[in-house]
Amino acid sequence: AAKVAAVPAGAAGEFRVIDMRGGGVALRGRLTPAATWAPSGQAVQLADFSALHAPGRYRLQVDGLADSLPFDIGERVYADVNAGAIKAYYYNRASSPLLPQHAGRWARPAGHPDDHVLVHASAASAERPEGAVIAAPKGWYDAGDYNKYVVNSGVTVYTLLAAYEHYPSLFKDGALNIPESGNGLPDLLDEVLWNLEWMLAMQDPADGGVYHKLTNSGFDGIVMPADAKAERYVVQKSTAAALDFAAVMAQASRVFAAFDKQRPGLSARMLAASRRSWDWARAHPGEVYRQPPDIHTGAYGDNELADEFAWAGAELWVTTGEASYRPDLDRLAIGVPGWSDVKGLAWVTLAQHRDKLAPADRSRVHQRVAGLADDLRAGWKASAYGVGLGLKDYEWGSNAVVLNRALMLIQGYRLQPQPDTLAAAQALFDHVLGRNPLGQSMVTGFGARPPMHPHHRPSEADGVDDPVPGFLVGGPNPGQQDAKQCPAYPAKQAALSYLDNFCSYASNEVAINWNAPLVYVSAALQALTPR
Ligand code: G3I
Ligand code: 9MR
Ligand code: CA
Repeated sequence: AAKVAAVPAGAAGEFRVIDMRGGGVALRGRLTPAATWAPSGQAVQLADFSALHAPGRYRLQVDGLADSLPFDIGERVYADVNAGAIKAYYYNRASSPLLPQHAGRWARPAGHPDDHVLVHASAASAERPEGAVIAAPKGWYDAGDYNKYVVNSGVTVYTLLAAYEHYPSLFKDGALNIPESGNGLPDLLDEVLWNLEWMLAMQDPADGGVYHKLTNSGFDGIVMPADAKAERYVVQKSTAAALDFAAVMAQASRVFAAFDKQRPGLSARMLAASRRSWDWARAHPGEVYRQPPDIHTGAYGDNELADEFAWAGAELWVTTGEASYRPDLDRLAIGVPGWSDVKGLAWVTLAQHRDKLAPADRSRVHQRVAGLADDLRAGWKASAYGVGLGLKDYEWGSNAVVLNRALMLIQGYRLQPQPDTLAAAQALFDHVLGRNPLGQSMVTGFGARPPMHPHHRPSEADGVDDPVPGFLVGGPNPGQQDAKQCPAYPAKQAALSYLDNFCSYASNEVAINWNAPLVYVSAALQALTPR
């Protein structure tokens, strides 16, 4: 793989990579000329030591600077962070105790049974009036809070199932030490099913519409899940929720079709649920989520729904082959995905299943996916830091923007395997694991200097020093929306706007949608890096 370090400008012209076992110099090279990187405002030089292949543990040395933290070169250096990033979902399960044999120090009693959930006024119907009681257990807590949001589950479940669809041989039954390990289904799929089962319960059987979220009226205090006892509600059926639901149920129906023996009828049930929510969305195309005045939790509001229609249509089209679902590909743009902008996901699916497409559609897919990868690669080539990121990429959850850019580069590489495309993706992955101006890992429990105080209620309330491992924190965010609750940020520059402090929900929260591209990219680099 490409191997690069960033060094503050002003350093001597030469770098050395030191083998920590023998202490000898494994490789020498020249630093690139200094250049300023806009997101941090700092001048840097790069050390490229890609030529070094021998497995081992190393440090980088530059005269006049302290040695770098140690790092490994090896064949499977990302296996642990990949497994850890999946296991993080297990740690965030609602309605389940975490037993010591699976969760170790982070064992805890069950929270949020969600078997007595009230229908909120905004979601009332003839069959289910305000105050009616429904059950919608399981699912994952969204983030550092304990609520469950269908829209954010959409991009999350999609990305995790895409990792399985694209690299199935990496995901085995028994790999993660979760309660379902050994049941004949790959553990990744068991984990995703925990959330899919909750999502299925968020569909109103009467009309096929899907509630936007299952939530308290306000955020919980800093308590363990079992101690959070506020009333829970399902709130407003929204078009975005219905379409995200339709998309992932169509995708899941494809994936689980191969496991009909282990889960009889599940695949067919998912496809039927998908079709119904699609029909509901077609009949209710403009039900934008509007936060009711008595509800104060995350909104995940989005008033641009063309991308959700295209994505759900693409998934249903690929799964069923029925042309009525086909989105208008000529008019569909591509972009880096996020919870509110999912058109990129349609292209990821079409690229994966391009053998099912007509030649004209196939070349459209090629053009869009390769076109985006070309742009992202050009940004990487031009970057002083050797990572293709600009000032505007630093928003709430910037670490996930970084990894979703890598995910899209990887789609380009899979269609057209140019080494530079993979190197550009690798650089983005490096960025969240530590090659960043903060000099720290952005994943709890992984790397020499990981986040210790994420905005994650269980990690804060459990009395265990180390946070729950495997979570990507949101990352630098110059919006600093939590500044009032927090000590001063270290700097105003975008890439330095980060606080490893529980107070910082705008830079140091965890979230299921942010972890998903960590899972995908760590798997893809493992699978695609030539050896
Ligand atoms: O997209 C705009 C961009 O165009 C504009 O230039 C920029 C300037 O501020 O703002 C961008 O929007 C930001 C958006 O995130 C980007 O995704 C908003 O300011 C920012 O407020 C918004 O933050 C969202 C945050 O909730 C607050 O609503 C995050 O996306 C979203 O991930 C986060 O999600 C929360 C849930 O509500 C509750 N659970 C935890 C979860 C993670 O923090
Ligand atoms: O803790 C909340 C976090 O999980 C949410 O993502 C975030 C999104 O708005 O909000 C946090 O709650 C804060 C609230 O918004 C403002 N007052 C302080 C709360 C955290 O202490
Ligand atoms: Ca949208």
